[in-house]
Amino acid sequence: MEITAGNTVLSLVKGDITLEQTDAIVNAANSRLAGGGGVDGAIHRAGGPTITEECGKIGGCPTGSAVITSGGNLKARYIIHAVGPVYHNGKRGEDRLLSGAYHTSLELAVNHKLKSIAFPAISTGIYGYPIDQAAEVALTTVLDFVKTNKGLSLVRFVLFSDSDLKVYENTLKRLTTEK
Ligand code: AR6
Repeated sequence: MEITAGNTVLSLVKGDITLEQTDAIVNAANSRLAGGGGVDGAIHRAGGPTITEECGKIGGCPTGSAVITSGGNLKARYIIHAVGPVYHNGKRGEDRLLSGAYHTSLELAVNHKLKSIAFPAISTGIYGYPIDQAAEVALTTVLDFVKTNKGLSLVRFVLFSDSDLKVYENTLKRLTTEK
């Protein structure tokens, strides 16, 4: 599914984010930038040791924020390592922190004059954030951002399963017809 919002195409696909050819891909990292399982493990494996070295030099990133490294061996020129929250009960500021991880990633892309960026569903795997709530936060944050920031021509969400893609599609339809 694809829609246009402001100057930006917003695209939802199913796939493996390590294969994306956008200027940047976003990693669902942890605050130590130490690598791990899930999409983080896949990105560090596919990107090679320079990414892990660059993360080590940066040293860490607060939850709700993001940092940028080169793309190593990946097709994407940059990796933006975003740190989403662990989901507890929804009452510990998880939505604000998740939105912050997306917002900072978008700002980093614009500040580096990038035109395209691909996101995974941050926090919805090991960190346990319910996919429907996470989709709403992710899509709302991106839709708000592209209203006022004209630099990005493509924002893509790369979902790892058919059911996650369906949730994103239904949420995007609702958010764009609700107004
Ligand atoms: N491409 C796209 N999406 C993927 C891929 C892939 N190759 N692999 C997994 N996903 P998770 P989190 C999806 O657990 O919840 C790590 O250990 C997956 O299905 O990767 O933010 C870090 O170091 C899910 O929908 O990230 C942290 O410690 C989404 O990516 C912690 O996990 C995110 O799942 C972060 O947990």
